[in-house]
Amino acid sequence: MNEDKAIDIVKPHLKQERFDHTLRVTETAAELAAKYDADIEKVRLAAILHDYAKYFPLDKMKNIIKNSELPNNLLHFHHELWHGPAASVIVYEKHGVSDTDIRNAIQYHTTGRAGMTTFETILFVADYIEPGRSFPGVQEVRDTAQTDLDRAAWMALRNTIHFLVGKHATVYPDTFNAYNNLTVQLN
Ligand code: DGI
Ligand code: FE
Ligand code: FE
Ligand code: FE
Repeated sequence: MNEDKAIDIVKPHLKQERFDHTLRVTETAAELAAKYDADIEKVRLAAILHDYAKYFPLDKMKNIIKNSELPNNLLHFHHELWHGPAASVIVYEKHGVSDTDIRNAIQYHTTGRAGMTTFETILFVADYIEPGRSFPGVQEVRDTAQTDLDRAAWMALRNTIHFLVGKHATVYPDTFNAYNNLTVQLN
């Protein structure tokens, strides 16, 4: 799989604004990969593919989750959490992307998880800080990502949990586990 092929795969499935987001995530992730010594070409592929399933019909994502090794408890949480895990299966089954770093980074890009690798953390943070994002507190996370990738991920998790709790939404266990794991690690 090369970059042009990955773009050809995802582009027909994305709205223009989502495709533009994807390209910004790719550039942001590449900068982080250079800074934190990850494989830049592999990080760029993971970034291009990360939101591939964003607009899949809910039934299609549900079936992918049911018929794969993905955790079925995803189906008891918000459907916004389904597109990363679904994409991690489809890129493998339909397009032969078997690289574990790429597939895990795609799978966990929304929720995070405890013990994320540097590779996974780069995509998780890049998705949060790309220049098109305007979440409250995002600039602090961008600044922190220049010097401390794990602290930036911790801040993104904290902000997202705060946002979800503030609107009385559920929080997927992996998100809490990622937050708790980094809280202990960083203290
Ligand atoms: O697909 P993107 O819009 O680029 O970003 P994403 O895949 O990180 O989706 C983030 C959205 O998912 C965000 O608006 C919050 C929502 N969400 C719903 N439940 C959870 C959740 N995010 C996390 N991390 N954990 C949840 O339990
Ligand atoms: Fe996403
Ligand atoms: Fe995200
Ligand atoms: Fe995204």
